[in-house]
Amino acid sequence: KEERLEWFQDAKLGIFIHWGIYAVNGIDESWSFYNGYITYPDYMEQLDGFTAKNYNPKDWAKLIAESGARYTVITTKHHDGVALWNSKHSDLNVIDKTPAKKDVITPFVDAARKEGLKVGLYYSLLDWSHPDYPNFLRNKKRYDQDDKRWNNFTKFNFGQIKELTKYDPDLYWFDGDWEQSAEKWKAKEMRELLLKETPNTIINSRLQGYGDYATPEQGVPITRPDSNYWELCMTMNDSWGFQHNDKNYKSVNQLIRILVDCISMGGNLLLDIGPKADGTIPQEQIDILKGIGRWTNKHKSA
Ligand code: JFZ
Repeated sequence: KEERLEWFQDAKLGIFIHWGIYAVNGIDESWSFYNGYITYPDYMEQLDGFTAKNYNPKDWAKLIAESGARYTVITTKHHDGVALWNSKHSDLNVIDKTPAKKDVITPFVDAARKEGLKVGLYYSLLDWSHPDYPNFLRNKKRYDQDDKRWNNFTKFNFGQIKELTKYDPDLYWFDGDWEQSAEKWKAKEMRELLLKETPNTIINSRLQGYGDYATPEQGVPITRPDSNYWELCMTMNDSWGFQHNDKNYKSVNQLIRILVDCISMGGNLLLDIGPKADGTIPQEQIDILKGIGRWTNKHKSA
């Protein structure tokens, strides 16, 4: 049993945050251009609409704490490659490229910690905007053989991940590992780097076998997973990021049942919210977080 994993085993509820330029049009995060629903240039035009002008990270942190969650995970970069912190490795970030003009990660990390929350950072290993990333817009053949370009990308990826270590995250939540092998990501080296820089951290499962815990797929597992540490991530409606047309919210009671199912089998629920481009959280999502909080806070000592 590892000490650094102890808080996680008892965390029960975490709140996931998918925030990015995709909230401007309210479309699928990154997948909308990958799947051809919108052109890449049109997708990137959303940069101009990412204002964050009503962004209040203290309110976010307070609301998350009020839900009874013990940790939170925020997207620092989705598959679209747009960094939400002040990355020096690419100017495709919200400071240089959007009217928000500010690092939105640092104040959130600070506010969440003040609320006593553990903080996780979501980072997409794959980057569909990077010119040296293979498979861009499914153009696999063109890049796959090119070691030089892959080495460039690897350097870039390690550079950005190294930057994230400055936050001393309690958790790294990687995504997008399915597009390359462990060898190509240098997953082992990545894990070693992270545990060297931030020894108390936890790494999620999406690092081609080099993570610390399991992620059951497609809903609540029917029986207790083999792993002592696991987490189900789930949306409140049918979208990760903000989508104004998606009103298909689960009820508070449904979500509490899912939460209890996870807890009863020794796992955690990472429940997702998708703030709007101005930084406000949709009212339905606020209501759900408060609704869950009314229940969890009755059971705080449990
Ligand atoms: C990935 C992303 O592509 C998606 O946009 C979102 O960020 C989500 C949290 O993660 O999508 C996945 C990847 C794997 C599974 C589900 C959604 N899975 O293994 O069940």
